[in-house]
Amino acid sequence: MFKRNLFLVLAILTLLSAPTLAQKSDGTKFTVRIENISSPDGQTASSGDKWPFALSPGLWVVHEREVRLFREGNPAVNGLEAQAEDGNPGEIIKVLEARGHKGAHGEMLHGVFNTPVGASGPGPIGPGGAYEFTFTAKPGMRLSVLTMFGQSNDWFYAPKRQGIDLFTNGKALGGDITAEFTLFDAGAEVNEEPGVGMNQAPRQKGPNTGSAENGKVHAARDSAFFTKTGQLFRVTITPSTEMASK
Ligand SMILES: [Ca+2]
Ligand SMILES: [Ca+2]
Repeated sequence: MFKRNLFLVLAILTLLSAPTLAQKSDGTKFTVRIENISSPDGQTASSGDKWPFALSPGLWVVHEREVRLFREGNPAVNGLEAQAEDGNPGEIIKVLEARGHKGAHGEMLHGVFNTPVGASGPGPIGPGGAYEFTFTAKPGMRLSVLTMFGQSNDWFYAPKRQGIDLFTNGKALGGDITAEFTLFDAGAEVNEEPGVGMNQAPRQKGPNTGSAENGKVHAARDSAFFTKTGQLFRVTITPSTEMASK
């Protein structure tokens, strides 16, 4: 049911290609895997009903300077609302493309992940599902990622706003980076109970449906899910042992 009803949202995404700017050839190639490791039995609502934890399509950015996808204490801007409420990364991508991939913001690469590994088209990842993406980066660059907590009103996961350092003393980052991710509330839509709210992506009539919150981006510390990230999904990063060709 979750998958079927998310069709409305995903109809938008099917119109998007996965825009990845041409990447520089020097640097280290990284593969990132986001895997939904939540229970296939689902999460339990207050009614006792079960619902699957899912992550939405999202985006990644590799950058030298801060890209300001969001800032705690400030309202959601520059497309964050569409990502956080409807799992649609397209609006943020438009903003990033307008900035260009080299300039005042430093060097920047970005892309969308919207097709689960093994799937033929865009969709969320439920229990057992995964997204993967690759990029080539050089020392000094950092990784930012956004993905929506699928059955919420406006919750998203992201690392701290400065991004994740991809190199330490020139050594490429590798391993489990799940702990870098925090659950945020975009402050854009009033929260309902996760998994059952009528204004959440699987059940709402269309994108951008729900009561406006007029709030600020903040860590979702009041959610029972805030401390459960490591039980719900795992993010790993693997640097290629071979240097990309010059
Ligand atoms: Ca909210
Ligand atoms: Ca909504």
